[in-house]
Amino acid sequence: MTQSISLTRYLVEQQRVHGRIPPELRLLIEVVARACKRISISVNQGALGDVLGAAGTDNVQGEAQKKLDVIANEVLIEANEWGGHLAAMASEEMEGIYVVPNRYPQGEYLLLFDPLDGSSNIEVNVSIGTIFSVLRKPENGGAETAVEEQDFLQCGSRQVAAGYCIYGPQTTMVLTVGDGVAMFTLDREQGSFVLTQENIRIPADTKEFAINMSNLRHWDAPVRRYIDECLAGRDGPRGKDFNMRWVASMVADVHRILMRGGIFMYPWDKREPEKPGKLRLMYEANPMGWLVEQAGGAATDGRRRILDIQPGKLHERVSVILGSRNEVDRVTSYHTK
Ligand code: P6P
Repeated sequence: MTQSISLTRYLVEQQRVHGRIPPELRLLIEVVARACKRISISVNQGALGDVLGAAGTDNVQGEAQKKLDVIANEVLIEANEWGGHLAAMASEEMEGIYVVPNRYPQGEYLLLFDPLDGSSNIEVNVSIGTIFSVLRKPENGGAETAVEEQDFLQCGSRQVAAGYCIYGPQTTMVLTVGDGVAMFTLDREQGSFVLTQENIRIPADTKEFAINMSNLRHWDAPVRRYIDECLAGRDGPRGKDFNMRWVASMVADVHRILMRGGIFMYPWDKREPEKPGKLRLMYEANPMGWLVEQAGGAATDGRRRILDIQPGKLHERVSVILGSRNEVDRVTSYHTK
């Protein structure tokens, strides 16, 4: 029987053998994984626990928070604030950054997360997940300078770790530290994440697209052209039939693409023309974009590589097209013609 490799052992080898991650970053990832295990317990309680329904509050995006949004956010804050590996955190559920309190040691990393993505699926028992991204605190001013929101506004190409935990039929963590993409499945008997796949690769071609088709009349011409060609199937210019999936949970749609290929699109549309898109750059598009690139795929906003976009504000939104490289390149070419 092949010896199972735990997340801890995988990270120790990334640290010791490959010299890729310092001890503090290894500790950070392990703490996030432990927090995700705790979130998974609450998610799996469902109607048996006091975790369903609305929290009665709105988040900074003006969206009604679910109880599990608040619980997941609190679990991640409480798990990460005391360890000495972090300077501050930012969350989809909080307007400003959360600076580690003075009673705890300050670290050199910044952690960003969407604590529970896809929470509209909670009540209908469809997969949801936690998305996280790790940056280094800029050196400006030395270690003693207080961290500010501006310190978070770094391009996605400066991430040092990114991943998600999907709470589905299995609880699975997918992670990159810049050396490809690895997947860990939660062994509930041991209570630990076990390596179940590494060097995940996204096929360059696909026959599966993911988009919310109800927005069709609001899309810009290049997106409309691409989807029309997919719908035309083998009788159209693509010469092959396509299938469609839309879970309305980015974590679930991206996980499917990492497992079998596909293209995910949440493009700009004219419902809110002043906004570049619905999804958030810092804690959704950047971590997912890096994971997809590390697996051989591509991620753009239709014109620019997602990871090259310089954020202007913490909760900046962006148009997202990611997945099988040849399909993303095709959509991008339609935008730039
Ligand atoms: P729509 C979930 O609310 C989310 O942020 C992503 O996880 C998901 O891909 C998208 O929004 C779904 O949006 O408009 O289809 O409900």
